[in-house]
Amino acid sequence: MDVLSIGETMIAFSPNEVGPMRYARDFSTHIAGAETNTLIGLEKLGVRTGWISQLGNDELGHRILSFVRGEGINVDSVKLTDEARTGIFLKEKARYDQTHVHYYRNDSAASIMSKDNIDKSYISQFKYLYITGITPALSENCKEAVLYLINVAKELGLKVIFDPNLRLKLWSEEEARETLLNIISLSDIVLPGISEGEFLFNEKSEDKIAQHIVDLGPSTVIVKLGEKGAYYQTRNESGYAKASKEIEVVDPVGAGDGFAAGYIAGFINGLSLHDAVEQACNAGALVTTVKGDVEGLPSENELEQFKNQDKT
Ligand code: CKP
Ligand code: MG
Repeated sequence: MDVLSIGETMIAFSPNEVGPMRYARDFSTHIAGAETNTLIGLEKLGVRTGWISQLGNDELGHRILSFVRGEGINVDSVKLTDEARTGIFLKEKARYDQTHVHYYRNDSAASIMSKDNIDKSYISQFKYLYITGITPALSENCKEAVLYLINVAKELGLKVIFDPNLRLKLWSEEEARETLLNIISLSDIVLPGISEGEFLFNEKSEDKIAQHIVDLGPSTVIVKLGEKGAYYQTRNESGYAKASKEIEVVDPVGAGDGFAAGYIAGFINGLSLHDAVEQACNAGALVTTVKGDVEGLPSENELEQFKNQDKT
């Protein structure tokens, strides 16, 4: 198998109407969590993946487990527990195209994971470890588990890919900055958004942010610039890439995870850095054209069509 990740996946409840959620009557439910969003995106692009997690042994936990398994992800390291419930979140669509996320995930089944959830022989089956900054923010024991997993993975020769995914609703600025910088220094490839780079290094420009990250050790940095595309930098190369076409955003949540899937799949399949970053921008853009965090993740054919549309 290629890519392993660890994280929390929840049921997202989205009101069917725009406006303050106190008036919402009807909700749709979706499955969402940054790490499985990316793993599902990778599976759609032919990359084999596995997920370490913990779900409540409850109706929502069973729904998530079947869904993730159904998308092709290996779930041998996913536990169901009676000790805690599956986390949920509400995705409120406010006026003026604003999306607000409200978490109900304190003490959830995933947030009580620990080093005991990590099995060395399982990790040794993979080549890459994909981490986001959400998992260490869930609890002190999750932070320990993530750092332990990264160290074991590195010992076993896996490359570490990191998306800082800053979530200040989950931890303090100080703790976030310290932990994210530490994980960056242990990673090979880092995929920050421009505002995350600004938060971490107090710099506004993408090239300075990328240089700070390269100075901490990683060999490749890709800074996401939203609709402007992305800036990439390695020790010998730098440049910009953007989506092949402008799109109309229906639901912005999950774009970064689609971006990660597009890039990692491109990198594993031997695309040049520029082409892998362009594929990342296209995958991220396509995610936002559909309601839900995973429903818009593209297949290889969909990526191909999207890329070539602007040339005709
Ligand atoms: O940075 P993104 O919009 O790509 O991340 C979205 C995901 O895991 C979403 O699915 C949600 O469940 C979360 O990030 C989160 O915990 O905030
Ligand atoms: Mg993100």
